[in-house]
Amino acid sequence: MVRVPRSLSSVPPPPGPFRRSFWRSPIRGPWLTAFFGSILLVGVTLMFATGLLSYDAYNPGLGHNATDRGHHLSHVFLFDWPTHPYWLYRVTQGVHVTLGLVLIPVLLGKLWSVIPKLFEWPPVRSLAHMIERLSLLLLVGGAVFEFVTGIMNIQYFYRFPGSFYVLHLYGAWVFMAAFVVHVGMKFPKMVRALRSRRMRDVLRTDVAHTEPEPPDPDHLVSPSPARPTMSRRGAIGLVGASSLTVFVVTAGQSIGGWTRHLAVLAPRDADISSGPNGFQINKRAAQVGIKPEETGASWRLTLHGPPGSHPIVMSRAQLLAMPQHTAHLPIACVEGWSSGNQKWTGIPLRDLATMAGVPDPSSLYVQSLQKGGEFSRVTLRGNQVMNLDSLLALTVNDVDLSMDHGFPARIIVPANPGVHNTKWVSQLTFMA
Ligand SMILES: Nc1nc2c(c(=O)[nH]1)N[C@H]1C(S)=C(S)[C@@H](COP(=O)(O)O)O[C@H]1N2
Ligand SMILES: [Mo]
Repeated sequence: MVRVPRSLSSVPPPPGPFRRSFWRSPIRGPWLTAFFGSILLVGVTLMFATGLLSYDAYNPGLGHNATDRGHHLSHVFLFDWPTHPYWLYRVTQGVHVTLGLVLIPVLLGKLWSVIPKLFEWPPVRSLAHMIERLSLLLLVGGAVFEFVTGIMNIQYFYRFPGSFYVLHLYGAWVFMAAFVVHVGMKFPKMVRALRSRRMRDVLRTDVAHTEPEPPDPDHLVSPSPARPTMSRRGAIGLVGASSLTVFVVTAGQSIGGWTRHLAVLAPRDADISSGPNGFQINKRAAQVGIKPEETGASWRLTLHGPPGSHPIVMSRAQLLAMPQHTAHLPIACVEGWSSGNQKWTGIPLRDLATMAGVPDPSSLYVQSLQKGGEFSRVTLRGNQVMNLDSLLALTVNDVDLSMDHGFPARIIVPANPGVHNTKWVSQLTFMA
């Protein structure tokens, strides 16, 4: 093992946080760290799983999708995202986003519990120690990066160079690699620490009776503990209450019903007054440059079939004269919100595929009247086209779609991420 010369490691730490005696909380120690760590172990694993599912639901690899630039890693985990059950994406993405928000206080608690390690002295003791510290940098940096990019995205305040999908996915792989190494190294310690005290005793101990843990080899326990100002029970309660508060003010956006009114921290633009069309709007027509004259009587839908075949051009009246199908489906956005089930009526995409001369398409390329922007086009997979409930919707809740919900026609597909339910559709190209 490479050793830092003795002379260097015997340099006394500078005053301040590099001195172990600077950190005096008597509740800091292996038990509290293990307690928060065990919650993160479960929570982060679930977030990684639901995040990968979300990525898969975007049909990466099919052309023109927002994620198709993230190629290299996108093929690590690929199966055809199903259309059953229709609420699948609503649940996986609701869990992903809500859990991410609820875990913030736990993450902060965990980081607080290990903060003296950030100021270890000497900064590097040996090669092994250096590698361990670098892996911790990836772990903490990765976690902070994933939480920050995720939160900025759902708050419509994403300011990073590069696509959110790609950065958040790559960041997740880096973070998870560091996470697996970290858990691998710390798991036995975590179990031992959790066993060192009974939860029942922790919950019964008030501030006056709060004692520091015995000194530990990792130096989490303060060498000069101050008088306790908070019990472990209090710290857990504080974090728990914060997480619960975050849950109450956000989860309603995905759960729906009366809980939607509680989701004050997750407001979404909606015209409640507009009756049947009164549910969340992601982007308004005016915002993306859709002009009323484009959606009026002159609007046409163009269906493209096999190469060389003549495109079929249809007016909205002609579409309305075709056999209509109704499906009750939610819009479930990657940002975690869901509109809840709405009653959509229109023409099954598979009927349009048959009309276009591609009765069993492998994919469908959808284009919007909207010019440019990642959301103006999408490629859906064959299994999504073939579900009877996959529609080119003309009405919602028995009235015409409003301009903001995609009039004259929009895509709605069961279990599809919201962003792939393209609004203001103008062209459909079915690929054999
Ligand atoms: N053409 C187009 N379609 C679009 C979008 C868009 O910006 N442009 N936004 C998408 C996103 S991100 C979502 S979540 C849903 C939201 O549909 P809604 O606004 O009707 O609720 O529409 C999708 N379809
Ligand atoms: Mo969305």
